[in-house]
Amino acid sequence: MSKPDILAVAKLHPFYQQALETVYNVHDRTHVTDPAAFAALAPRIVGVAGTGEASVPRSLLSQLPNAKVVSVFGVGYDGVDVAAALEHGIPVTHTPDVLTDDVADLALGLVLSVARQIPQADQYVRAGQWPSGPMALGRKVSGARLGIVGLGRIGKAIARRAMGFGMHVAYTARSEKTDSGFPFFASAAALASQVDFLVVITPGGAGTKHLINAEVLKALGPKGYLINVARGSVVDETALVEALQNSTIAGAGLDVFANEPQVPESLWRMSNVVLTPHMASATRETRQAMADLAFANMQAGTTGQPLRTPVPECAAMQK
Ligand code: NAP
Ligand code: 8YV
Repeated sequence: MSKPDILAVAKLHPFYQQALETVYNVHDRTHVTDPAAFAALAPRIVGVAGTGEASVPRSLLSQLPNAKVVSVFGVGYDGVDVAAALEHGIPVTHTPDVLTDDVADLALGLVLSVARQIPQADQYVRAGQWPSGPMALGRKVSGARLGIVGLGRIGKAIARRAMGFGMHVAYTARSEKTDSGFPFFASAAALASQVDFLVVITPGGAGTKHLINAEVLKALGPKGYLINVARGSVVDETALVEALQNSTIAGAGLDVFANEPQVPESLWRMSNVVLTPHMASATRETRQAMADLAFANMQAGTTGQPLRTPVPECAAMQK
């Protein structure tokens, strides 16, 4: 019997791709590479496999009359038109929790890297500059004030780690979390004005676009550092580059960018910036766990079993 057909809408991680290939015919972005062939294939597609950044627009969903699930390898699903998926009766799943620790670890890694200049120090030693004298002093992390924009699964894990460094944690979110015990600020600007490090960890999409703008960066101030492990869209990148160029803020640690994998060249040249290539969940252990969960969701969706981790908007679809 031939394998069921599914569509990959992005280049998939090998762990996910290989798991899918054991059960499905995986059509790799055929909707983009060969639209004519896709028109004939589309009615046979029973599932869509994507990544956290992948685009699943209404126009694609409307071509898939027999799709039973969109399984995203990632917790963020801002590229999926969930309203359209709901209208077409296609549930969307993602991979929450299994990557929380890794993303929180990298957020703290970026705090330490940018404040203590760890990548710059490594370059300093390798370039033979140490014998010429010491590096410029860094900024103390222990005991500093850390603001978290988005106190969800990952935001809370960042807070737990920051507490281990004796940091004073505060946050903003859409609603106050009275059980967290941390001070709540109603806006990102109000929070930024009270902290040394501002860590952004909200979802992407229209609801958070440019939440971190020139006003927030001004409030963070010339001694403040911005860390973004959320989505590039959450930060106004033009305003950020200007703020760094004009010393409106002290520095930045960035894992995500507006137009990935393109990163503004002006950022490459800045010594007070640490850049990583959207790698916050990129450990073997976590990518395996994400692949296992995304695969389980794909199998459940395509065989009519209960989904493991539907996105909140689709949770009611299987009740
Ligand atoms: P989550 O548990 O849903 O938490 C999201 C938090 O963001 C919630 O506290 C939410 O507030 C807050 N939020 C949403 N919209 C907001 C707004 N307009 N203003 C202020 N706060 C807002 O999600 P999670 O598991 O922690 O993941 C968060 C995001 O991290 C993902 O969606 C993804 O974009 C990003 N991420 C990035 C990487 C990477 O590789 N860099 C890896 C994984 C995840 P409420 O609780 O009040 O609703
Ligand atoms: C992944 C992510 O890098 O989970 C997310 O939202 O952004 C990351 O874990 C991505 O989904 C894989 O491409």
